[in-house]
Amino acid sequence: MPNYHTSKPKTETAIDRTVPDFPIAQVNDEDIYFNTHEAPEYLPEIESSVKDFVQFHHEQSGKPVVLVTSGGTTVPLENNTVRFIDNFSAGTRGATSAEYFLENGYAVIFLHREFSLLPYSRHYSHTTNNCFLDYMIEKHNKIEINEKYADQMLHVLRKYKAAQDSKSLLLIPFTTVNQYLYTLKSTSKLLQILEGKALFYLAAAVSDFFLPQSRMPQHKIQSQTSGKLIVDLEQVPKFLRRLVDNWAPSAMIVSFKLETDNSILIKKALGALTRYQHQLVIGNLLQTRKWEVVFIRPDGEQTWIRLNEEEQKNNVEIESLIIPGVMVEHKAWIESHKH
Ligand code: 9Z3
Repeated sequence: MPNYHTSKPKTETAIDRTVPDFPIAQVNDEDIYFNTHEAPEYLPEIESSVKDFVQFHHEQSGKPVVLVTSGGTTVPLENNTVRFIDNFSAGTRGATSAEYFLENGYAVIFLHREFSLLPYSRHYSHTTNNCFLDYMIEKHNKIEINEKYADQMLHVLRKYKAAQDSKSLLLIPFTTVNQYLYTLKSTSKLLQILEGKALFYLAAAVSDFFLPQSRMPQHKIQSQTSGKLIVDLEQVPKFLRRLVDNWAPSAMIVSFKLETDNSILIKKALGALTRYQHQLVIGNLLQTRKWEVVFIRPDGEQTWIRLNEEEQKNNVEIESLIIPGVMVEHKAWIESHKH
């Protein structure tokens, strides 16, 4: 695991705010954003590991590479962050999807919210019915795996080791929306050499609103000052079009659309396809996301994927049906992008 942590504030500016505000650029939303927001200081380290990973799969393994984004982003309200706005996403969709991509021959860059679910360890790290220590027992002064869970654990362990041994899984963390955006941009550009063999699977729940760095107080907001906390947020610029047009123009791009109101899901998904000009939107509702999703294509075609009652009872994961569906489209995309 890397030795940087995305949830730690910068220590140099913890006491005094010496960093001046960034100039306001007059170009377009994206340029303004990146000109007025500082890059995470660990970004060069990430860029170097992504570069090595992409090069290895481009030149040696020949595997297609998917960038899976996963989990929610935080919006800090203070530089030395005591308070932040967050969202519900636990990273289940992303972590589960990453496993099915790996099993189906993809190399996976897993851009995830730090401490959210991870491929493979998700089976043990966040379970509510068992603490991970419940999987172990003591025998003759030694630790052993509880036999009840051993077969299942061996199965997961083998898949995890296979992903590691083939150097097919790269874990990249973020916490804030700013870290997410910078890392997404850098990673996308590094994926360009793979052309059509790069796939983007954007399952992270990225905040639509944020507090710009220029308006961020340095220290903890004091409760005595006004008695109320009024939060005035700006809209996060829409980066998807930029990704499609500039950062990774030959890659296939799949985004997710989340709604809570059934009656607007398809309309919003079609709107996203028109606005961003990418290849596929997977629509889902917060309430039913674990057992139904809809694929929406630019020509308006819609395909629902649903788990029946039997499948739900048997804990079939809907991602085991989503990933093969995405792969069919990606194969066609690769074929159509061959020189
Ligand atoms: C999704 O829709 C994901 O499927 C979920 C997964 C976040 C619902 P969990 O992590 O949930 O398994 O608990 N992701 C995309 C959400 C999103 O914010 N999309 C943007 C939008 O809807 C477009 S990129 O506007």
